[in-house]
Amino acid sequence: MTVNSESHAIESILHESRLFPPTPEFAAAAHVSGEAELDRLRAEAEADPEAFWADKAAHLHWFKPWDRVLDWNPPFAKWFDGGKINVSYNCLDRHLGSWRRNKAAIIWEGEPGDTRTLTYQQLHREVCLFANVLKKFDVKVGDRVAIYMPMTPEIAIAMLACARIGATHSVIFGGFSAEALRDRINDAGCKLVVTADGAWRRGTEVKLKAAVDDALTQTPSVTTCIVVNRTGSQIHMQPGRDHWWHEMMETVNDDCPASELDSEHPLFILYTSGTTGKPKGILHTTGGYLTQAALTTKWVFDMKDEDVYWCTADVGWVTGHSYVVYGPLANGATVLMYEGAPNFPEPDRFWQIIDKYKVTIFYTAPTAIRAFIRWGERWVLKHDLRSLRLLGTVGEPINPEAWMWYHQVIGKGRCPIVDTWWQTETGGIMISPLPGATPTKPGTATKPLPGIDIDIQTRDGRSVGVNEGGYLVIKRPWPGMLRTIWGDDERFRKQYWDEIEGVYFAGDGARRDELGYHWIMGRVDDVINVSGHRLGTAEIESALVSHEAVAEAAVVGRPDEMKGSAIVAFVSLEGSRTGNDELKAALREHVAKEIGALAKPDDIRFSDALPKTRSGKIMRRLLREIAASGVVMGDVSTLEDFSVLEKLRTDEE
Ligand code: 7RM
Repeated sequence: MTVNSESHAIESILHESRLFPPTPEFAAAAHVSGEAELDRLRAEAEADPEAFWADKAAHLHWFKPWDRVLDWNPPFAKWFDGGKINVSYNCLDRHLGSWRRNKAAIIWEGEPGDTRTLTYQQLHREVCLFANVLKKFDVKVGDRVAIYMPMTPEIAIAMLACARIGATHSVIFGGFSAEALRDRINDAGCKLVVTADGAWRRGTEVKLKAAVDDALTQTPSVTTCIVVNRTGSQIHMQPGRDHWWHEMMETVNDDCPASELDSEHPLFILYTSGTTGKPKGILHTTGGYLTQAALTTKWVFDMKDEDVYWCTADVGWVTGHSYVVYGPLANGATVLMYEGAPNFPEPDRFWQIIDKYKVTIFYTAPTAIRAFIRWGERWVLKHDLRSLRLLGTVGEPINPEAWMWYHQVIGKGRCPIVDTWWQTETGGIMISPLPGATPTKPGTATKPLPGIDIDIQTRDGRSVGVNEGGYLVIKRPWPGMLRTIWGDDERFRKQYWDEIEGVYFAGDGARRDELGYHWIMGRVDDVINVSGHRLGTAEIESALVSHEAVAEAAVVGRPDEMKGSAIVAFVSLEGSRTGNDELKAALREHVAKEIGALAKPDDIRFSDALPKTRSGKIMRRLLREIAASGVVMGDVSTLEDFSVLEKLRTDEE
């Protein structure tokens, strides 16, 4: 995308015309069937959004109905105020009165190959027990509980137990450092920490408890730490503070009725890295959040009782909250959960799991798909993937090349792909195809879901025209929206509501094509200003990746006296290829052909790996610093693999 500086409009250049309509068989069986029905739902929601959402909320169990659907005092929203509800009740108890009692809720596989299955009945019992453990340590309604755990069933049990008694959980990625953990615990003032001795990742132990011990030397609010025995390694247990999960579970009974909580009761805080150092604690509440998580799970993933659904996200990311735990369980679905890395012991682990458990719905990130492409098709071909019927992506724009590979090699051309745009802040999916209704196009998340009012605007709040780029905004409150930044209403207002008058500012650049499909062009913080034109990163990266030698690319700006910014591309190559000047020239020409001379990288650097967050997003901020000065000064607490930075630095020399 190019953003013209004067009008603040964004022009776009990439074109994609392949269209993939749902097959008649898929459409016929889908919850939302055909474009006409979807359009009708959109029109209905448009005509009376509150009635639309009230109807959807009514699918949940309420102890007491709400007084008002929406109380909107910008930028503060209350959804279903006056209503009493419990998320854990909706995810568990509600299924116990039907045959689903004995249905698998969670099918889990650990990285070493150990497995466990919990039916709804069994999961309910574990959650009740752990909720009673929390109560035993004096955790009360509104208290905050930090969860720093591996991807084992206990992480879901801990979250649901908090939800059951009205404690607000704050899940912190198992990959975060002791310092990151400490800052997040202190910001939320957590009383109790749930952790494990360790987690398995690529065959080695991530020592969680050691990091917790470090963090807890500087967290005055924490009185108790509960530890799951996962790896069995030697750890320090501090008397009086630390207790084993399995021992505590034996000291309580399994009777724990779900608390009747206000619809606006804080369900969880989830930290996302802001552009300036201090992480933002995104606050989500109860009734509205669950309404949107449950509805989008049903519609976007076309969730059926027979499905085995696998979202590969870590629960420490919002995708894990909404689409591993709350959305699927509220639908009574069977969720597959896997602890470890996709390439352990070999790069076919995911395909082996799909084959073994006959997974039907698979939801992953573009960064993972690009890694699978690099590892090679032969790993996929070793396994039978015929159980799959639907594929999804989330986290970043998916370049059309990766989309086509996903469609052909994983989906064998049979499975619709739902490219889902949303954010930690939105709580649930906002823009996405519905698989039985929307003809898809590689690279676009297509249209907003019914009830979601999205626009693309200039800085001064003018809607842009077809294929003109601008800022993605949300014009009406939605039930899953963040309620504030924990402890900082002012930052909440400034960050999201003061940028463009009267609307929520998502921080992404986007354009709408002639079909009304939305193309996300990357974060506006990453926009590069070249000779008065503002270029988004996504299209240049997508153009680079469409060259056969390129596996992945990240594009950043470097201050340049002449042009404002020079374009620097960090490129990792397909397995057998090596970088040289000839290839650099070829890539520059390729971008010029795909987009235009304006977008030609001034500098191309080859690198085996790019710095990413644990959820797979490229950290362009770090690359910008490397491109400008060769060193990284900013916050790196969310970086997945520190050795990547070292490598990038040495490549400089
Ligand atoms: C769910 C999640 C949010 C940011 C968002 C975008 C980017 C996410 C897509 C996407 C293009 C997508 N939450 N993003 N999904 N960009 N197409 N389908 O990722 O808070 O961690 O990130 O991720 O920039 O603003 S998040």
